[in-house]
Amino acid sequence: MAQVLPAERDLRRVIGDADGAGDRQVDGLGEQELLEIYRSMVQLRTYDERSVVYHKQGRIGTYAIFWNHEGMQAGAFHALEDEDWIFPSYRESAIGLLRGMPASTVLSWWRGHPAGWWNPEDYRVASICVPIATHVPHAAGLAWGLRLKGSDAAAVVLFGDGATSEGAFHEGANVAAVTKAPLVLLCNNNQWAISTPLSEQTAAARLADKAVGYGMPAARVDGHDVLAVYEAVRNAVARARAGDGPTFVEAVTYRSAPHATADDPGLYIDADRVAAEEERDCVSVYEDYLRRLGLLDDAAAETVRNEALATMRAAIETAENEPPADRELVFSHAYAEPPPDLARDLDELRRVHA
Ligand SMILES: Cc1ncc(C[n+]2csc(CCOP(=O)(O)OP(=O)(O)O)c2C)c(N)n1
Ligand SMILES: [Mg+2]
Repeated sequence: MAQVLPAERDLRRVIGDADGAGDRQVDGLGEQELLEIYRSMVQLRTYDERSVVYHKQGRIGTYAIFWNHEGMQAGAFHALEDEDWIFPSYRESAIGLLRGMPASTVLSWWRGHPAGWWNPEDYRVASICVPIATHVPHAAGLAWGLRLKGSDAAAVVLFGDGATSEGAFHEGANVAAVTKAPLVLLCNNNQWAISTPLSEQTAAARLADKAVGYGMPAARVDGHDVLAVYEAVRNAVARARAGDGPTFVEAVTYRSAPHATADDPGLYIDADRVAAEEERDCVSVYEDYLRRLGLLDDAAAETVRNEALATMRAAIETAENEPPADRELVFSHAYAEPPPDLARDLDELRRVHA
C-alpha cells in the first residue's frame, strides 16, 4: 500500500479533505483570484498532457513531465507581482505561459528551435535551466542586484529535492542570505531525482531544515495544495520586499509521472503510491474546493479546459510552421574569433549539408 512518510504528516495545508473538513480560506483571495489560479492550473495541466502526446507523435523532443506539480507552480506564480522574476528549472518549463509567453515559444524550446529563445527581461522569466541548481546563484545575484538598485521586486527560483545536494544550491543560498537578497528558494520535493529516492539523497529529516544553516527561515507545505503554496510564497515575498532577505519554501509533492519521456520508472517507482497520488491530484482537489465554495460547476470547468486545449492546438501548429533553424547558429555568439577546432567543425557541417 501507498505510504504516508512520517515527514509528510505535519505539512501546512489550506484545502481540507473531500468533505470540506479543515478547509480554510486565504486572506486577500477573492472569487476572481481563485478562478484565475484555477485557469493557470488547467493551462499548465493541458500544456503538460498535450506535450506528452506531441512527444509520442514525434513533434517535440524529450520532455520533462510535470503532471501533479501544477499546483506548486501556479500557487507560486500567483503569489508574485508582475515585476518579480522567476527562475525555472526544466520541471517548470511552461511557467512562462502564466506571464503571457506564447505556448509556441515553449514548444519550440522543446523542439530545439531558436524560436524557443526569449529575452528574459520581456517576461521576467529566466532561461529554463537544465543543469541541476546552477540557476540558484544566478537568481541570488539577480535578486541582490534588484535590491542594490533600490527596486522592491523579488525573485523566486524553483528547483528539486536533488538540487539541494548540489554545490550551486549551497553557494546560492548562502550568498542570498548574506546579502539579504529578496529571493524565495522554492524546492519542489517530489521525492525523486530520476531514480534516486529522497532517502538516498539526504540524511536530513526535512529539506526545510537546511535553511537553518544559512540563517534563513523556512516553510514546509503540501505542494499538492495550490493555496498552501500560494500562502507560503506570498509570505516569503512580503518578507523579501521588506528587506528581510530570502526564505526557503519546501513544497512536498510526489513525482507521479516518469522523470521525462525518456525514462522508464517501472523499474524503481512505488506503483501503489503513484495510483494513490493520481486519485487525489492537485487539479481535482482544487476543483472540488472551488465547487464547495460554489465558484465552479461542470460547464465553467469545461470552458476553461476547452480554452486551454485550443491554445495548445494553435501553438503546436505555430511551432511546426517555424522555418527550419539556421544550423550555423550552433556556432554563433560564443566566440568573436572561433578557435581552430570549432572552425573546422563548422566547415565539416557545411560540407555534410552541402
Ligand atoms: C549538474 C547536473 N548533474 C546531473 C544532471 C542529470 N540530471 C538530470 S535531472 C536529474 C535529477 C534532478 O532531481 P531533482 O533536483 O529532484 O529534480 P526533479 O527532476 O525531481 O524535478 C539529474 C541528476 C544534470 N542535469 N545536471
Ligand atoms: Mg525531485
